[in-house]
Amino acid sequence: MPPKADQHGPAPTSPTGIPLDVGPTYAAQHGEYLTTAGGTRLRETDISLKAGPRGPILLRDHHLREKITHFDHERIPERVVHARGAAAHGHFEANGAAERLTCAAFLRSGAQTPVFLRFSNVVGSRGSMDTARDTRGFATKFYTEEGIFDLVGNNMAVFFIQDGIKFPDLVHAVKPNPSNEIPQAQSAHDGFWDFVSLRTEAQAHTMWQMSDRGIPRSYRMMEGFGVHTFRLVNADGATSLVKWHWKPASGVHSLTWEEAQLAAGNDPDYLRRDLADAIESGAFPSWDLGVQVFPDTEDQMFDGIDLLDPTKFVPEELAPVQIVGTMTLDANPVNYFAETEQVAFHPGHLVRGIDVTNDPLLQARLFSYIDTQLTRLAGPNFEQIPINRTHAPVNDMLRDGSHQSGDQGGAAPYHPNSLDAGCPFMADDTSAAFIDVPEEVAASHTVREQSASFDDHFSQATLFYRSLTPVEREHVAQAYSFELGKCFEQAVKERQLGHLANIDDELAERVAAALGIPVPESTVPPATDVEVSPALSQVGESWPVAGRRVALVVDSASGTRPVKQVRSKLLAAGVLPVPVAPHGGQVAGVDAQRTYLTAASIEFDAIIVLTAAAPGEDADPNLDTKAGYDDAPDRTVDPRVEKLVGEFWRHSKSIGAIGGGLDVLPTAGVAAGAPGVHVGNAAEVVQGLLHDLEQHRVWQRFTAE
Ligand code: HDD
Repeated sequence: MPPKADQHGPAPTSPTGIPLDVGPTYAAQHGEYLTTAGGTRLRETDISLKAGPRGPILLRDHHLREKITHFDHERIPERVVHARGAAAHGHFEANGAAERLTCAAFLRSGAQTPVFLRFSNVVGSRGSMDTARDTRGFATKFYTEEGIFDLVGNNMAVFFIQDGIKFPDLVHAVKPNPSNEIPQAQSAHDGFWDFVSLRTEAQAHTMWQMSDRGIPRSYRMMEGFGVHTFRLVNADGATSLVKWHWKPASGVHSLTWEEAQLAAGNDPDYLRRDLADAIESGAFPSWDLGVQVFPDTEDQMFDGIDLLDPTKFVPEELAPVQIVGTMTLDANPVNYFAETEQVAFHPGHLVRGIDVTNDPLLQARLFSYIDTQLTRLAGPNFEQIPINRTHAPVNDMLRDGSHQSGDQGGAAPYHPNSLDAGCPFMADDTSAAFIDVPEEVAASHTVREQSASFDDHFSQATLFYRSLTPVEREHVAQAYSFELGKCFEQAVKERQLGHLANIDDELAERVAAALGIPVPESTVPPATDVEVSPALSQVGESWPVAGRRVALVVDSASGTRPVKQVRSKLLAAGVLPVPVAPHGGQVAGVDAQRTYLTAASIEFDAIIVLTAAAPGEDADPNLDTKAGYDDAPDRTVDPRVEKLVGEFWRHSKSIGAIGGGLDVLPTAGVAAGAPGVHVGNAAEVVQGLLHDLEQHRVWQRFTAE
């Protein structure tokens, strides 16, 4: 954790070394006395200055006016997209594999660079729920010794649109209906499907979004993609084209749609809590950074794929991801507003050795990100906000403006000058200057046209869909059925269904059946010989289980011994056991962290029931009189535990039962021999459970249903 100042201690710095409190003036909460913003100590902050105890408030009460005025201006505009987010500090260590590709200092072997990473939802407002079906932002700020490098990516390899001029249209379409601001944070509405069915370039991205990747289990379990193709230049001036990838050490995993919906109500902070808790508990999330490398050819194509088209990705099977370093997140922000809210990313924050390409989406982004901060962070000096400050020396000639906090000396903020002895000087190749890669620009007429290689809008949607396992495809079909089922306009549903027919017959049939609409004819030649990319599937591999959470359901009749054994075995595997009991306090030798009332299956990856089953003295006294329970006087299992276990079953999560806990299985409709159901002693149950957690879910159970 970053150091916290106490009243005697030093002002805190962020883990990246940035001073969070610039001086005593800003240490308001840590100091001894409450003061005004000007530092005057105060005697009173609860009662305004008045003309007599029952008289009017006096305008001369400076503290009152300052307190209210400042409060009135506490909010800043939220980000126009990616408003809801969570972030963490960490560091990146390069392994040197990129040295042959780029002269960027932070990619030299062994180089360690502080980072700040902000994850986000694209659509929802700042106060919306984490688990909406949406694309997730994956923005990393590298505080390199050569300046800031921002890798502002998403958790999906392709983007909705091909040209930045369409971005306002896209965002207006996906945001809530302007007349009533409904629905919040989701794409399941006419506006979104109207737009993406008219702009068919969006079909590849919507396919990713309708897949399980649209509802990640955790930020820690998401891949990140730079999306665009970038150009690297090495120390000899040789260039190559690359696509950036972040590969999570925990693997790529998702929620089920029901879990995502339950979490939205039960714990809207689901993903940010998961991230903060993991870091707090020492289960530091980490990702490998990798690049797919392509020759910097004149046509900028690779295996028929236009590298400048951001709606296309290159399957890993065609261009393997080469790992160039590892990022670990190890500290939570100290102050959400100061860091997570005020951080400002920009795809144009580049360092020497990394340059952009002519991807028309990227080019528009280069304009947009500074522009948006001018409003959001109220002026041109947002790079001076501590979280945005570079760790490299700054010698700019940018002067004044709102919120200027630099003590800029010197007499000549212009170049050339003689008054400051010509300082600062221009850097060159010997002094690590930024490299603008010389590029031949085709002599042509100005046009509002796209390259014909941008015209294929369906084949990669097909590729993605067919690369998934049957259970993942079923989820995609369900997602389209849900989203289009929420639309009211028949024409919108039919148009989108027509595109699904162009993507895959079987998908179109499933969704058409759910909507009750006949399957339309496809309008493009059906893709037959599509190569699949198994790397896109989440099913079939084993992953580390550290940081997973297991509910231990206990009551006062649970034996303390098995509870202790289970706990210690889970902890030894880096898994967090969370005791869930009928009430708070000590139960069965452990401190209850959740009660039967407050626990929800979405909080956990697996469950072990160790209750003695019959609701005895622990039972809620009101339970028997509740509607629905009266007709089961011979009930032997607490209905709240039964409901909890039933949810774990439906969500295909691992279930363990020990001793009296076995009684809950039949009442919850769970067969003891079913996949992912473990009974026996503590060692057997934990072993089975850990094996399931390595696969993330009990996948067979989906298909068994
Ligand atoms: Fe963007 C924010 C990612 C296209 C304009 N974008 C933003 C964030 C992420 C992305 C992760 C949140 C950064 C943060 O945490 O503060 N955006 C992308 C990706 C894109 C993309 C991966 C395509 C490959 N964006 C894009 C286009 C435009 C923008 C084409 C405009 C022409 N994006 C913005 C913005 C935001 C933003 C409006 C809102 C807040 C901010 O920039 O700082 O300027």
